[in-house]
Parts: sequence; structure tokens; C-alpha cells
Amino acid sequence: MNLRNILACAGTAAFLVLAAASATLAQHSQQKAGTLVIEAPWTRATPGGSKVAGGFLKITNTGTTSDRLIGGTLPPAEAVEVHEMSMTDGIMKMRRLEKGLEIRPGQSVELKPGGLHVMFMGLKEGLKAGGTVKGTLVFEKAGTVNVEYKIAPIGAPAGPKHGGGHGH
Ligand SMILES: [Cu+2]
Repeated sequence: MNLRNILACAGTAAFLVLAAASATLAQHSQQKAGTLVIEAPWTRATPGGSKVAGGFLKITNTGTTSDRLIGGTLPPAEAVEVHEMSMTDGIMKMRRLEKGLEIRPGQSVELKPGGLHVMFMGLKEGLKAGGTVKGTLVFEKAGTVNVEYKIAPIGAPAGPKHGGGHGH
């Protein structure tokens, strides 16, 4: 084997590794609950002593009637609420959606840092990066759905911190 062949082989190996990595990224978790499709639930590791964390995911309604995300459960948390974060007069404010979050037919709603999220309140133990935490989401029509959140590192990806402007 001459040097050129070795380099070519190494190049192929690197390509295969990259291809495998992107395939893994593309295969994020997706699950169906009735006509709802829930994709890629994730949360963030909590800094020491933090009692709250946000949960993020994408929900698509493939049905013909509206449904509502009204709450959920997470064993390490005392409560799970549906929240919305928005900028009001230059200040990030967070409020609880008392009536839940409506997902209209054909609509895809993304819960992400800086916007809609589920809020884990009263965490009894910290969430550790790299792990997962199981819980449920409760919908008005689809009922209770099991979800598993991947735990990303603290602050990733950079979004507004929870805590400020929180009236809990
Ligand atoms: Cu919140």
C-alpha cells in the first residue's frame, strides 16, 4: 500500500464517521399520540441548587381538530406547567398559559428557549447533562403521553435564563 492509498482510506473512514454522525443527528426521537407527533424533547442540566428547568420539543397536529397541551409530570419535579416567554418593553417575561397551549390542525408548534416551553417547577434533584429524564405531557384530547427528555449541558444553546421575571 502506498501513501496515496493510505490517505484515500483514511479519507473514506473520516467520511463514514461523519455520515454516521449525521445519521444519528437526523434520527431524533419522534413519537405519535393520536394525531399528534412529538419530536425531540430536551431540557437543560440545572446549575447547582436550581429548582426550575425548561423543557423543549416540537408538537405537530396532523389531525382535523385542535388539541391543547395542558400540563405534564416529571418525577423529580413538583409540577410541570406550560409557559410562554416573551419580550415586553425590553424585558423578558414569562407567564403561565392557564388554558394551555393550543395546537391547531395542521399546525406545528415549537417549544424552544426564549419562547414557549414546559416548565419543571420545584426540582428535588438536579438534571445531569448527558442523561435523560422521563416524564409525561398531558393533552386535552390525546391524553397522557410518555416523553423522554435528553439533558443538554447547562445553558445550551444559549437562551434567556429562567428565573428572572418569574412570578412563582
Ligand atoms: Cu417558565
